Amino acid sequence: MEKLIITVAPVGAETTRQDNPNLPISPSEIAEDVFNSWKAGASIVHLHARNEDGSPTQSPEVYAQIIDKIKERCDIIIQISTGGAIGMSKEERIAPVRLKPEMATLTVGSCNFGGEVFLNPLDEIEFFAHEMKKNGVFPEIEIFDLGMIANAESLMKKDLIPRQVHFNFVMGVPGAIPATPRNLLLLSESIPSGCTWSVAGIGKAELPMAVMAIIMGGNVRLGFEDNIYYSRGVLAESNAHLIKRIVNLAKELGREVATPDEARKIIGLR
Ligand code: KMH
Ligand code: ZN
Repeated sequence: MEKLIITVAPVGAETTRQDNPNLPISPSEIAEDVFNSWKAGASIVHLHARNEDGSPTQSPEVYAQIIDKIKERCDIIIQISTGGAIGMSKEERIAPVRLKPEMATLTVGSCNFGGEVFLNPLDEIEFFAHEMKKNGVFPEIEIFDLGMIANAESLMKKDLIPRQVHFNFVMGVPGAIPATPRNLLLLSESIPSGCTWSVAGIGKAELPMAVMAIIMGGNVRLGFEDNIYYSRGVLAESNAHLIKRIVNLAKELGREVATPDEARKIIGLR
């Protein structure tokens, strides 16, 4: 098996300080949290940005501040979100791709998202893919349900995304694919050969899905975007707190953890 790639998703668009007071919000707080996550073993950061009042933003200026502060401190792979928050326009969502980060997310379909709908019509998916290609940004394909994989294959055929990409399975969003071992097996066996994958289990599914990925040869995403608890009823102290446990479990299970440069090679980042 290749070494384990750990992605940290430290902020998200939905989690609040009321949910977990340790949520980083300002560019300095996010950069400090990412630095600690990198020290703990994360090699990719999946970034969202926030306004001063904590509301989600796709402002390139705010992203630029966060990215500059992270780059001053470590070589973690920076992956910005183009998912943003529910209800944002496609122009708003794509804006930070112009900063030309190493990676950006590309969700390849629509799904229910709790009481809301995460809308990604095909023409908008192709718009995002085209903008990423134009800016030389490597996509991570976000899969919230099985059918979305067919859309990723269609983008490959149209040469809008590379044939070798990194997939992330977001599992356990209410209204999308449930986080079960059988579904993880199905998703991981349904992506094109040569592609790599990680799993982001939502809420209490984060830990079991991560352990399954370690054993199966996949990779893991952890952090406050997906889960705020360390254990039942106990809030995580930081994103690094969640990462340290997975690093320990990976070591116990005989899987070494990848550095950012090793992760670049494994997922085919140039
Ligand atoms: N905040 C969700 C609606 C992504 O970052 O690409 C979408 C999301 C996916 O988080
Ligand atoms: Zn996200």
